[in-house]
Amino acid sequence: MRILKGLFGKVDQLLTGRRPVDDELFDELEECLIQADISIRTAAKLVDTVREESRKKRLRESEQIKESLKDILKRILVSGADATLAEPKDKPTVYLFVGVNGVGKTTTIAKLAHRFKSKGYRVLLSAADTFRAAAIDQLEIWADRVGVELVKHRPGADPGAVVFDSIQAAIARGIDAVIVDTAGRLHTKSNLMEELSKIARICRKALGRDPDETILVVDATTGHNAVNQAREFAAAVPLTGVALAKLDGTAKGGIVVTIRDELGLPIKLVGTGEKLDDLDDFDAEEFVNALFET
Ligand SMILES: Nc1nc2c(ncn2[C@@H]2O[C@H](COP(=O)(O)OP(=O)(O)O)[C@@H](O)[C@H]2O)c(=O)[nH]1
Ligand SMILES: [Mg+2]
Repeated sequence: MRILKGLFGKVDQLLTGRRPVDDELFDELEECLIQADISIRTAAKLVDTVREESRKKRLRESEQIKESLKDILKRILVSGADATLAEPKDKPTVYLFVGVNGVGKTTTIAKLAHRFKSKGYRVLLSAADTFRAAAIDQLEIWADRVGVELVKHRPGADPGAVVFDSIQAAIARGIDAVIVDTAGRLHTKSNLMEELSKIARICRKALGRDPDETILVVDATTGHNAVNQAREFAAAVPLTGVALAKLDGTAKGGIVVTIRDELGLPIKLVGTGEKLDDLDDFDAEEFVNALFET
């Protein structure tokens, strides 16, 4: 995740050297964190925690505050639910991808299919974004390019039926991983959310369990919008994690911290470009260190 270098340049600058630890420093720190796209609430919580720690440990220099802040960020980012994407295990293991239009869903799915295929797994893509004909075509092009199977119906078909058929086909053919693409926009937002929960229900019926992963894709360049989207989708389907696409296109990475802190969702995948290889696992340690690198 080299591209992240210097995202926290201002925070780093503020805390480098031998500045005394006082209220002014903490106020400026909070300001810097908010400028790096961390929500006001999470920034306040972070600064409170750092302040508390600095009091307990009698930290006197800003450099020590920097180390303390790094530790706290890492703690937040690794806490809670498992942060690694499930490997294909049960045949089929099902990966449901959701998110608004244009965030990078289909591209992320193609990248993941490519990763699984390179590891020797058999992959099937499920074209459950039936709302736009172009969406089915786009997924088919990726399936051909990556060399994996595809189940599709006609544009406008019931996406639940596509998912059901995909899982049935996967069981019949001994497929390792089914990756489901879904619509990011319907006539209304409530339609979309209803459709997604229906798709999740159909997965459960066809599979006898929940989808193994339900991943929300967000666009890292949209800042706080991504956090709002995460809140809305989480209310419709039980999410297991987030894929953060387009991290190569942003100078800010604070939403990673906010999504983790306010929604409790682990970031599992990171998109760093438009090519098939541009997909990384999220590594909290590396992420936090990179934020502060200059
Ligand atoms: N730079 C960059 N572009 C991306 C990334 N992921 C997706 N894109 C681009 O974002 C646009 C929308 O992607 P798409 O997968 O169609 O989004 P969807 O509507 O959510 O399925 C396309 O032009 C992609 O090439 C990424 O990680 N980095
Ligand atoms: Mg798409």
